[in-house]
Amino acid sequence: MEIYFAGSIRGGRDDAALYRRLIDELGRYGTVLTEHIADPDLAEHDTSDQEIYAQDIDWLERADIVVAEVTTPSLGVGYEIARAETLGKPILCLFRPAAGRRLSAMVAGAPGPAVVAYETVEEAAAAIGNAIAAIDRAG
Ligand code: 6IA
Repeated sequence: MEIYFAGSIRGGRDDAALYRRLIDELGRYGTVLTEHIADPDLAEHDTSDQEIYAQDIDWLERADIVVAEVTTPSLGVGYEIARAETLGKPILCLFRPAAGRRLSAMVAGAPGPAVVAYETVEEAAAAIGNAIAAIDRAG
């Protein structure tokens, strides 16, 4: 299974350590195409925005499931969710209400993504397991 994990980069890196834990969890089920999302040293480098976009769209098209941590608002993550929805991909959005934010209505109200509220990594892991089991059943 190929898994596309989406998390905020330029939207803010407050949750980068959490992304690491979620990516590790996802790694139990297959290949995470977007491992770098958790890189604490992710710095601006030579890759152009056009190259980043092209690579990410390619990965999105390949992915069997898109898992997005949506607590830190990110234009890029929102864009990826919308694109994944158009592609008909299964989408799991993980959101932490305890962080004091409200999820955008354009994600919360969209028909494609399953939005799961969670507090602990264990709860997120259970939601991931359920989403992947649903794909296995459908497949
Ligand atoms: O708007 P944001 O930057 O928060 O968007 C984050 C989302 O867009 C992530 O889920 C990524 O899949 C994608 N994305 C944004 N920037 C990059 C990137 N930059 N590399 C790969 N995917 C990205 C490379 C590092 C950069 C800081 C030079």
